[in-house]
Amino acid sequence: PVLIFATHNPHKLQEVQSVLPASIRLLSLQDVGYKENIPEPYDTLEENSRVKALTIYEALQRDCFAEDSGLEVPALNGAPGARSARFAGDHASDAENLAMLLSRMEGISRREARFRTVITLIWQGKFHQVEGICEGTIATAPRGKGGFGYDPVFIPEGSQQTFAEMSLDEKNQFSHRAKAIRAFCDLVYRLTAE
Ligand code: ITT
Ligand code: NA
Repeated sequence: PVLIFATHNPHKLQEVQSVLPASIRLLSLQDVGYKENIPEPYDTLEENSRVKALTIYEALQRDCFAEDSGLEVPALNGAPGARSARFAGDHASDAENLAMLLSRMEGISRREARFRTVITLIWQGKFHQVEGICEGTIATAPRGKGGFGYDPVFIPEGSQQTFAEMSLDEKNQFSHRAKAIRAFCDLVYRLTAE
């Protein structure tokens, strides 16, 4: 199958490509010439993921999927969650969002957190969702240069390293996105076998 991945984030595209088998062909928004912004106006990953896929489906009428990801910190009542990309303001950079997280976590000893990815596939006009979760903790200072977003402060359960200290293959052994993509592959195989 050929699927359009509704994202403007090049890191996500690279991570998804690194997990998907060659039998599932991806087209990026760049490949299909779609340049507009994709709104994500809701408070949940489920709704934002759905509306991102729907936006591309309505524009192009082709099989497509989107993902919405967020970092959920219980000590911050689940923030930044669906606002992870805008934690420090509407056009905040990854560095500004990360600095905001560390400042909100200052003096807080309860540092557990989880990353969650929700993927919405629109296949032959029907909606399907899968998710992936990675439990971990928030470091007190950033470490490492790899990855993107909050990777320099997120330490997944089962490792001592932050995501930013890992290679992409190492991050894929733990990450929310890799787990979601594996569930997504199973879903796509099931649908194409029908
Ligand atoms: P889209 O075009 O797909 O919407 P985006 O960057 O706006 O790309 P989201 O709306 O899903 O993506 O925002 C998620 C934010 O959460 C993202 O900007 C990162 O700061 C953070 N994030 C998501 N996945 C991450 C990961 O694997 N590692 C670190 N931070 C991550
Ligand atoms: Na976004």
